[in-house]
Amino acid sequence: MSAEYQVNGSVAVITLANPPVNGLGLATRTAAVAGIKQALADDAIKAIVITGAGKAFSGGADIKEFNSPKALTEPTLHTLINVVEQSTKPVVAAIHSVCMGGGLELALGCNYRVAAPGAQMALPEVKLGILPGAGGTQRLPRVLGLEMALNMIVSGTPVASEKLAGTALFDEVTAPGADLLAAAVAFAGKVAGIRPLPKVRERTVDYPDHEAFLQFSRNTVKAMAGPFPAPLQCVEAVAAAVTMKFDDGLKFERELFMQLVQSPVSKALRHAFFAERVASKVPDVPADTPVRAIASAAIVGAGTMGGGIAMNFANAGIPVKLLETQQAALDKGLATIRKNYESTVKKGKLTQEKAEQRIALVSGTLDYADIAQADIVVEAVFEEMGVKEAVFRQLDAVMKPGAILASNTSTLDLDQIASFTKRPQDVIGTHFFSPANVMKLLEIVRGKETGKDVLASALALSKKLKKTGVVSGVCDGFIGNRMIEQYSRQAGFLLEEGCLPEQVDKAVEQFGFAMGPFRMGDLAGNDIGWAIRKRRYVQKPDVTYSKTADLLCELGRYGQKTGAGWYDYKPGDRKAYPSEQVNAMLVQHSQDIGVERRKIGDQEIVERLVYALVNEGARILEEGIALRASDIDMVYLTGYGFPLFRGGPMFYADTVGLPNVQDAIAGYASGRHGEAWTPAPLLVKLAAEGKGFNN
Ligand code: 3H9
Repeated sequence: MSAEYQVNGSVAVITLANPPVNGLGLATRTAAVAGIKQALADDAIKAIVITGAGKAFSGGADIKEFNSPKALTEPTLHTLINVVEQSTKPVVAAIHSVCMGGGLELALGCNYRVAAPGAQMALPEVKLGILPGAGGTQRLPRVLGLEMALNMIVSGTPVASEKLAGTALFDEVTAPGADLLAAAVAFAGKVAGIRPLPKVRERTVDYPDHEAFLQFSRNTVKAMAGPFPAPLQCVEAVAAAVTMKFDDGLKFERELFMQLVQSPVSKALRHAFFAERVASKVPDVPADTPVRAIASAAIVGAGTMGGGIAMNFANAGIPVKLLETQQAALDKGLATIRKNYESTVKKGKLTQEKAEQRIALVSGTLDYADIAQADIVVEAVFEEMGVKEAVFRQLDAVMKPGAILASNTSTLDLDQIASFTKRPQDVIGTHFFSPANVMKLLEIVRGKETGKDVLASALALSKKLKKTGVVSGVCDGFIGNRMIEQYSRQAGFLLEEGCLPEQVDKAVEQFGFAMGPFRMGDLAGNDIGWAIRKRRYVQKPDVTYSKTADLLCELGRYGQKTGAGWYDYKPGDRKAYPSEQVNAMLVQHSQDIGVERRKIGDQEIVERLVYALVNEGARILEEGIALRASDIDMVYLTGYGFPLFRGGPMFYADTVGLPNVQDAIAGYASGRHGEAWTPAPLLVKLAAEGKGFNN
């Protein structure tokens, strides 16, 4: 039973009860319809209240049911809303908190709506690549007016109920702290005898010169939507609320919904929605694992990374101390933090007062003794094992018992780092991505001795810092950088074989990446990869790399910071201009190594880069470094600019079909540097079984 039926005098109360957010799945719909019928059949009942148990009225349709027979099994959401709307006794929605998507559509099917202040009202379907498909696009404009409804539907952004008080959406918004259910029951009693019953469908949307407004909206939304089809379809559906009769509009909305729900973009967005939530679940770390309180933090190293990490803590209201070895470096780090906050204020994204509060939470020190009492310390020093060893031995000596010792290493062996301490259970990797105060990803590296409570604490911390925490096992480069290495190798080989940087970047950016590998290299600094490769040449002499990136660095072209990288840059301008020097160097290099340059198509470029990610991702999955394919997708969506509308590399491979991916890989394996293309056994196995990584 996922809705409860109770009688309160002459009012029946139907409580949606499908934790955690009362998603309107088949069982809930069935129970709700049964409740309405029971109330209608009982002569003693004069009115009906629908409410939700726990933390939501309803979070909407059950997204897990989409594209499954359950979504279309009667009673569908349409049927439920119809039954409510056709009720001969008044139905009142009692909205105490989250009321979203199908939940709001159900409320709009009721005759009356009573809400508590602070209830989050939204039609967020657009974020899942669909549109409200149970009447939302037709009914919301009828109560909020064209403009406000269109904004809510196209943006999907929640609006607090009290901000909508006074509109026809609500008949009553209760006072703060009032008993909402009691108020709704009292309201139902009051309106029990009123006929005819008010229905949203019978209202009209009046907007002078609506065509001009709709055309303006189409143009604006089209320009902003990029590869996402849903926003524009939302406008079309809302337009139907003005231009068509209610039932025709409903039918039109339904057609658009059915198209969108089957679209690859919507599937990718829904995948990302669940991927983000499941990433915080670790099978052997139960949800009730106690976490360590983190009320204070320290960062070792006040460089770009350390400063960015410190800002994360300050933004979350956690006081943080930056530790440096030299006063000058500390001053510089603190000044950069202040400058960053000030520029956010200038952009109007933060008030001066809030910025000052945050700046006040950051302090500096040169003395390890000053950070000893921090609940967590994050090391963000130079990426070199000797340097890490010195820091961790110090931390082990000074930090209070129970402090979490975290490393921001992006490639080094966390277990070795932990071995420098007598408390390896307290050591964990927290790999932030640059710029650390902006990027959403937090790669949480679990060492072989990391305590379960420490892992649970890091996952909880990621939420507090508004990051997407993804757990990785220990290996060279963890999930993200281990995969990107294969991508970068292919990018280098492409340059040797005939591509120029701008061609590779353009192809990958057209695929949807925020930035191609060479523009990215110039932004991050090509010297970083150079240092890593130098280490690899010694540690893994068998792995082949293109020399082009080394040659670039030998020319001193480290990227934007030196005014020249794969591209030329002009002072004060981040635009990348193709470089004659680099292009000539590439042509010469091909000649030197005896490779005849050829014309390479965009499809090959994209396949070689993306399938290199997929193939390495498959190994990472097979080795258990990532817990699930969707975790790898999350890493790439939130940390590496992989196009959201493609759902991440592993999901994308699933949509292409693993046998197709395998065939393409086999083709490249017979080409130049075919040694880089040994297919991952898991890819071969799943392809043979007709399965995907994500199912
Ligand atoms: C729709 O309604 C279509 C209709 O127009 C037409 C149909 C014909 N379904 O986010 P949280 C799960 S489309 C299934 O961590 P919070 C979620 O996976 C729907 N499951 O909590 C997670 O599961 P788990 C339109 C759902 O408190 C758990 O609930 N609605 C759904 O931070 C907790 O989630 C939306 O797009 C769902 N609809 O935030 C709303 N919603 O515990 C999407 C949540 O196993 N949901 N779950 O990991 C949200 O925005 C947030 O979840 C919400 C709660 C604000 C509700």
